[in-house]
Amino acid sequence: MDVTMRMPDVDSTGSEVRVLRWLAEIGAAVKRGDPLVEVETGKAVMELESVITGILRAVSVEPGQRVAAGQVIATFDAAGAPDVAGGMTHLGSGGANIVSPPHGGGSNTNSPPYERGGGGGSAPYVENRTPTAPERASFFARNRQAQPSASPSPEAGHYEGAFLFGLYERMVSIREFEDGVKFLFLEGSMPGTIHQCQGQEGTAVGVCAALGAGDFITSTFRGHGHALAQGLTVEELLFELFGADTGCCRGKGGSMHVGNMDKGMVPGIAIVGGGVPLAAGMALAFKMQGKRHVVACFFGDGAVAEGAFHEGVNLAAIWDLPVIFVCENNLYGASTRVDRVMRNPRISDRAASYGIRGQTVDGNDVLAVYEAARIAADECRNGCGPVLLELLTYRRTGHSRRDACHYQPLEEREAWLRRDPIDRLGELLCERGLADQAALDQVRARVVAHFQAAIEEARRQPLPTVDDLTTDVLA
Ligand SMILES: Cc1ncc(C[n+]2csc(CCOP(=O)(O)OP(=O)(O)O)c2C)c(N)n1
Ligand SMILES: [Mg+2]
Repeated sequence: MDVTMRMPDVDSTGSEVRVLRWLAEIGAAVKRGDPLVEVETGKAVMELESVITGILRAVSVEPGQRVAAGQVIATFDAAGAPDVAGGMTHLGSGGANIVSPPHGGGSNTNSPPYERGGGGGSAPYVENRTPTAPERASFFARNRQAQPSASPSPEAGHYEGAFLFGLYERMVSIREFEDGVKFLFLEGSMPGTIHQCQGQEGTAVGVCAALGAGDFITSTFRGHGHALAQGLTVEELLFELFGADTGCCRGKGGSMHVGNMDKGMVPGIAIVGGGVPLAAGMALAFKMQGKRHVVACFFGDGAVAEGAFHEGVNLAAIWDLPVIFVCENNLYGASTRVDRVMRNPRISDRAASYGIRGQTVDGNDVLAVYEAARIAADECRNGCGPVLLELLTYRRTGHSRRDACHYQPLEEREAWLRRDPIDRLGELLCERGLADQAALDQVRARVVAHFQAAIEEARRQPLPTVDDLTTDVLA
C-alpha cells in the first residue's frame, strides 16, 4: 500500500523550506520517528522525522528544491506496517500484573491519579498575619530537619505503592502526549508551533502532586506537562491543540495558553516571566481572603533575567505571600546556555537577596521534587512563604518544533538522558519490588491506547464558530 508523507508547516507561516538532503535511501526500511530529511527554514536547519513506517519508495523533492507546507515529499510502501495510520511502535506487551494499581483504572478521569500531598496539612495556620521572627525561625528549623539533604531522593519506602504508580503513570502520560503531538504536528494535523517538555516530566508532576484543592499553578508557553500534572484531561488538552470548541480554552488558547481555572491552572502565559507578578497577585488575594491556598508559579531559567521576576518575587517576599516560585532550570533559554547569560548560574542563590528561602533540587528525581514542593507549600500555608525552588532538569527536544537543538553538546545530552525522570522512578519501583518491567510496560500501553482514542475523538471535534469570536474575551 502506498502512503505519502507531506511537508509539515515547520515555520507556522505556510512558507516554503529548502530540502538540503535526504537522510534515508530509496529502498530503505524506515521507521516512524527515524530522521528522514534535512531542511532549511528561514531560521534554522532542521531534521524532520518520518511519520510513516515502511519502505521508502520515492522522494518528490530533490536536494536544493523548495517545498511548501502540505506538498507531498515522499512515498512509502507501508504494507504490513501496522502503525502507519498514526499508531505508535513501542507498545508494551501488556498482560502483566500491576502490583499496586494506580487508581481504579480510571485513566480518563478528571482528577489526578495520585492522592495529593498538600491541601490540608496538620501544622497550625498562622492566621492572616505576618509571623514573628521567632515563629519564622522555629518554623524554618523544623522544616530544615524534614528536608532531604545530601541525597535528595527520599526513601521510596515512605510512600504508598499507589502514590508512586500514580506519579509514574502521570509522567508517562506527559511523555506519550508530547511524543504523540510531535507526530501530529509533523503530519500537518495540528496548527501552529509547539513547545514541548519531554525530559522535564518530574518537575511538573512532583510539584503538582504536592498541591491540593484550591491551590493554583501558573504556567508558560511550555505548559502541556503542567496541565496534565495539574489534572487536566488528555482530551481537553488535545482538543485545545486542535483548536476545537471543546478544548480547555474553547480553542482560543492553543498550545501556548492551555489551562483550566476550575482545575487550578491559569492559562499559560507566553511572555517570559509574565506569570511571576500574576502569581504574586493571586497569592495576595488568597492572603487577604484568609484562604490557605498556595500558588505554584512555573517559569524557566530565562525568566530570572526579566524585570517582572524581580518585581514579583520582591513583592511576594515583603508581603510573605504564599507562592512557590518554581524555576525549571533546563540549562537553556531558547538556544542560549545559562552560563553565557549569568555570572552566577545557581538560580536559588537569588533567594537570599530577597530574604526568602531558596533550594536547588534534582528536578529529574520526581520524589525529591515532591518533597521540596510539599515542604515549600507547608511554609507558604503557614505564612512563611514565598520560597524559590530551582529544579535542575533538561529538555530532550528543541526549544520549539522549529528548533533542531544542535547547540546541546552530545556528552551533556547523553549524561542527562541517562538521568531520565521516568526511567529513574521505574527503576525504583522495580528495586522496591513494587513492579516489574512488564507492569511498567502495561502502564505505558494503557496510556498510549488512551491517547490514540483521544486523537480519533479530537479529529471529530467542532471548531469555534464566527459567532464565538468575541465570547470569553475579557479585555
Ligand atoms: C518577554 C519575552 N521575551 C522574549 C520572548 C521570546 N522567548 C520565548 S521562549 C524564550 C526562552 C525562554 O527560556 P526559559 O525561560 O529558560 O524557558 P524554557 O524555554 O527553557 O522552558 C524566549 C526568549 C518572550 N516570549 N517573552
Ligand atoms: Mg530554560
